[in-house]
Amino acid sequence: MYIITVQLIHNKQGDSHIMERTFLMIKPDAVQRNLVGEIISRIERKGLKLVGGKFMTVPQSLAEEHYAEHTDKPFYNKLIDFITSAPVFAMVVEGEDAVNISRHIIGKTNPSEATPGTIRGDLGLTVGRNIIHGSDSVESAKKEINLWFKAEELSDYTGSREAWLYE
Ligand code: IDP
Ligand code: MG
Repeated sequence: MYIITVQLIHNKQGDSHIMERTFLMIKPDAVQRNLVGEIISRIERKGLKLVGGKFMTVPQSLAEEHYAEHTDKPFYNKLIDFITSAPVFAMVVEGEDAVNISRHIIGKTNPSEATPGTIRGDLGLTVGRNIIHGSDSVESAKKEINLWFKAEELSDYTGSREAWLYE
């Protein structure tokens, strides 16, 4: 079964908004530096809702499929070695404009260019150890969620504070 990652939501006033899901992965460097709680806390505080999460060591084949677009890059082999070297925490989060918002709170790819206040800007130093992955478009989110998670590993639920997050 293919997981649906974008949904049109209607509220009681008849307004509608688009609810998205995106894929985030706390990388091995952040797990080793005991930053998992800090990072999840930033994501939750923003208002994004956790709908799935798992702590895992990434198999070679999954790493290769996930980073397939980078096969020809000079850093590709080191990237695959790094991602498979120690456990990661993979997540799916949900919210209005979740793909864009999570890329914003993550910050630029190179922590040396990432704005302070972003996850990479506050917690990382170098591009090869940049703390977290986040899907870069709704299309990639759909692909990555389906690659990393089975439908039964994700939860559909209404957060008790949603009326205070959305009009
Ligand atoms: P993103 O993670 O911000 O989407 P991408 O360009 O998709 O960035 O690159 C994927 C990952 O590859 C980065 O998060 C980083 O870990 C690694 N990477 C990207 N560019 C470089 C580089 O120039 N040197 C080393 N690693 C890189
Ligand atoms: Mg990317």
